Amino acid sequence: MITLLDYGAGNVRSVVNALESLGETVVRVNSPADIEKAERLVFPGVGNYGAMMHSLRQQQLIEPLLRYLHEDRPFFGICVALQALFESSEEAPKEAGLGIIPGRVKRFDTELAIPHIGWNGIKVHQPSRIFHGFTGQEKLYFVHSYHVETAHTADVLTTTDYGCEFVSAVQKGNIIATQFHPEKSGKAGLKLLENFLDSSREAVIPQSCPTETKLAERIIACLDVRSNDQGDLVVTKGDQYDVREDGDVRNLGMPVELAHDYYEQGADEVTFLNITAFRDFPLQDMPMMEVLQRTSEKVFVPLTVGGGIRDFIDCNGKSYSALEVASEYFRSGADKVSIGSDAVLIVEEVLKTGKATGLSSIEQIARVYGNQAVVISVDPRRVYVQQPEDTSHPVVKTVFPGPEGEQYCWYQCTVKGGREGRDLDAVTLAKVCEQLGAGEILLNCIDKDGTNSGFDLELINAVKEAVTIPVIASSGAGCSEHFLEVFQKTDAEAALAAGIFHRKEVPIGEVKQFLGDNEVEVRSC
Ligand code: 1PR
Repeated sequence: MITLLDYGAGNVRSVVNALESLGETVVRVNSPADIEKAERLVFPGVGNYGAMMHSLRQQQLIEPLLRYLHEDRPFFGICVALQALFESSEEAPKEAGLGIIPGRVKRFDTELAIPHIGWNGIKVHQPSRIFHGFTGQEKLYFVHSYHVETAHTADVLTTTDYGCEFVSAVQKGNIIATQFHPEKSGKAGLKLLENFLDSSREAVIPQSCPTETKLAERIIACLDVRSNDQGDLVVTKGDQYDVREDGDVRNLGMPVELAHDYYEQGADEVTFLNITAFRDFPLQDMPMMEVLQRTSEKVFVPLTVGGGIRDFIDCNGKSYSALEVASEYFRSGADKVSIGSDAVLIVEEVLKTGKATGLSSIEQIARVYGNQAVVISVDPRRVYVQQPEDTSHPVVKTVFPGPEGEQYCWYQCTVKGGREGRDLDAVTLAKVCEQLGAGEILLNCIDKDGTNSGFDLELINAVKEAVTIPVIASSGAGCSEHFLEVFQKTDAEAALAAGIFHRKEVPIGEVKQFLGDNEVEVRSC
């Protein structure tokens, strides 16, 4: 039996799912006494360090936790729970940490995109049973803006490179904690957890750790989901956002089964977009929650879900906040949520009033679940102009002229799945969303969607130059060469595709093999 320290934030469901998939029974800590009774304690920390320490204190869990750790009983901490073991954090200087391991937590100081999101390697510094059966070449999933700095090298279990070499796992007696998320690290992560749970396993150092670790470019499989005319939730796919063919909604398969298939093929993440949620409110569309729950039971890579995250008043006058919608998505198994239409309306308001309210969905969700949990899904469309002076929006000089030979274009944001264009451009939207606390930009392109003609590199470069958070290139992938092109000609951190995978034109493994052969860093499974 495993005791799970769930202090009430973020996605602990994926940790529970991972442990249960290994045949374990998981009980949650409901009172301080549950920590005393624990045989093996797993502590998944999510979101903000200060909020976590505050919540532990409020629930009077600090004292029993400290006793448990001082008694050197089996403990596995994940992400912010690793950071909790240290003395203090720059993220919340007024909140003392547990101080079990001397050292502090500091923000990444690098030119690279922050948060550090994605699959990176490890260099192992001391033997541990958690690496039983590891080659040393495995990549594990990270998502964080802060990292720990240990005072004593003896506590360092692994390090990882991202602009600097940072401590990515610690081990001190029976206390093990990782900055990466084993529960989201595919088969390697499950193996690592299984090794922790079996204390009879021999402590080893993997044979061939890299001398320098590299963050992999991510390949993301996207499933646009909606009800078809018979009311079944299906995966669909549009051409320039039009998902109907001969009047019917295209049905490309069942969401849970397809997501699992993509996981097995080696997808680094899976994204669900609930594409009609702008009119069907998600809290009244529980099939999507069920899809997420069932997917998260067998897909152990990050899951993003988007669609309908906004404040809402139902027909009985009951109001729901965007945070409530997002919370329900997280409880159902999402690791990140994506916000589309609401982000456009929020940015329009910020530009109009000149200030942020602190109450927008972006700000509220980032505060509670962390910036890394908030993805902005942008649905832009090209608007061509003859001269830059013809518009107030920032323009791109394009090598693909418009219908009248126009040499310039700007990228107009849309809402409601591309149905309504707004007087806002994608570059400004991305910039303001970053300031409001978004952690990642999912950059679609209506002109390219479903065309198989390659990504819109001009759009990606324009947005990437404007923000420091990771950008996911989306729309237009038609062959492996398009993925290579997007990673060679832009600084996008990830590439997302849908149709090419749904139509089984090129399997994900083949895309990754092609990228690897062309010296793009990828995660192999
Ligand atoms: O506005 O917060 O409710 O979120 C709705 C979400 O649904 C948005 O993220 C929006 O992008 C998405 N969406 C709405 N309508 C459609 C549609 O297709 N009719 N899908 C839609 C957007 C774009 C990508 C697609 C890529 C790759 N789909 O998700 O998967 O373009 O496609 P490809 O590789 O086949 O070219 P809100």
